[in-house]
Amino acid sequence: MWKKKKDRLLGVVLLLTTTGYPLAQERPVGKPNVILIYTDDVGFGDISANGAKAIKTPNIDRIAEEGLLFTNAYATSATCTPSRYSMLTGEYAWRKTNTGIAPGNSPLLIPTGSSTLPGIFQQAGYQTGVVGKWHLGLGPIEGMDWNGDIKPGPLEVGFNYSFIIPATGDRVPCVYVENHNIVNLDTADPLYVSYTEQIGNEPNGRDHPELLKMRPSHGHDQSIVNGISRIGYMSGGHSARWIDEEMADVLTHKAVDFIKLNHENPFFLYFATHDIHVPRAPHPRFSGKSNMGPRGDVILQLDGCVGEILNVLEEYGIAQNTIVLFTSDNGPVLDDGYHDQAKEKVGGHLPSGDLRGGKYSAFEGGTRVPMLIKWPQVIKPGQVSSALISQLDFKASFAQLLKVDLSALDLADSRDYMKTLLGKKRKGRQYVIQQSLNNTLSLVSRRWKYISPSEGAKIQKNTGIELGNAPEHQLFDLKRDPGEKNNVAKKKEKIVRKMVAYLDDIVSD
Ligand code: NG6
Ligand code: CA
Repeated sequence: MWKKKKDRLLGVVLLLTTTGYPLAQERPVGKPNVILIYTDDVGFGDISANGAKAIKTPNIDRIAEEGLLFTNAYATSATCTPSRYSMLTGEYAWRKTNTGIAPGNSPLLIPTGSSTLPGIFQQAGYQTGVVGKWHLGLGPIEGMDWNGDIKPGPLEVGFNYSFIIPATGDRVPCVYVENHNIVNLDTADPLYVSYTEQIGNEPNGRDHPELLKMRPSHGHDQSIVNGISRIGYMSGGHSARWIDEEMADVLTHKAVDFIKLNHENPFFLYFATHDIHVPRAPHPRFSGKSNMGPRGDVILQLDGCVGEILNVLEEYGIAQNTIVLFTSDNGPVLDDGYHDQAKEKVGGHLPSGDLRGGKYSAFEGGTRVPMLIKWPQVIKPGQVSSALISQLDFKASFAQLLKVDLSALDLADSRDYMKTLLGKKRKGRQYVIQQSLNNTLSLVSRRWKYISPSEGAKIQKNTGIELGNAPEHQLFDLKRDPGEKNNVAKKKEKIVRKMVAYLDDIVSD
């Protein structure tokens, strides 16, 4: 008995690998590997752990079976760039200008030299890597030469290794960047990028729809790469252009390589998948497998990638002392700019679950996202927690876990909720703030959800998403009305006043 306890304390894991060779991994429990799987546009209801019936995500669900499922976890924002900015810096994106959806030629948005989530891992002696979607800008304010050294970028804000999609799958440049360089770029065919005018003489999607294998529904009609037209123009760089159908495999293999290379030392891997963002172009082995069109297929593909990551941890005998944290940058969207039958084939599937709204929205569907965590050595399996949790707190929480001196850190808005993240405490945050596409701020506290007045459209024309905008105060009782159907602001004026004051207080902090 005492031996068992000692083993647990020391974090000594002795496992037989599938090849039969024993792998000894000695590491203090306080220094687990950490893999943050950050998905794109996966809605609360898109995984079977959260009740999806028409689609099964057994590998993602396994994280909760072996650990903990959060039912009240939030991204800070209803779009990608601000959610990522807040998570990686610990500062609400709405405190900083220019942190909305970044164009593909945006300069780096995170100031170099600032305190970041990966930087905290570095301070604790970890190898840190980012693989996947970046979308936080690259290069200096004066603009970037894509043919030279691409910096500052991830390596200048806390990562030792990076293999990224510079912006999004639907924005140019459609190339991978590894550390400071474009992968496979031929110097004889330099790459140029413009977000203002057509460059080069290749046909674009607007004038030549007949060349496309996936037609845009709104926007996305500029440069054509791999038969798909994008946002923005690019010319050159032909040997470096990605093939969308291979992207999930390329990224997963890079993530797996990083794990293999670093399995003997503590590592932090930020694995930011392109799935399930548009354009949804699954690998042929997933194509047509969901009966829900490409959006369903890329959910299956994402689940397959998660399975590969979990398997390599087992294979290398490091699963016990590795934290796998899975979550999403914002809520779901069906038609996000391409005709890919997402709407037509969704059937009874509810991407936001019972929540109202989706990506871009001030309603819960915009920011309440799936969150699952496992750490077999520490977290009891099969738990569900309804504690209020925000991605904003990853920074302070991991700093606490790694025993980095919190008082010497700029924690910004991030606070330590590690005990809640590990299922040791049922209590989470007192409140979360949500930022929608048009920067409307909402506040969730206890049973109440307050949405600030806003002049924006009620429904986003192109996506059909209910944005949650209204010129008057909105207050919902999430306990009775999780679908935010009944605005009780007029009946509960006192609570509205309290919520307004509470929000003002935090904003002016
Ligand atoms: C929008 C794009 C949408 C998507 C989004 C960013 C149009 C019409 N729509 O502007 O397709 O790219 O930006 O998504 O261009 S996010 O998940 O990265 O925030
Ligand atoms: Ca997103």
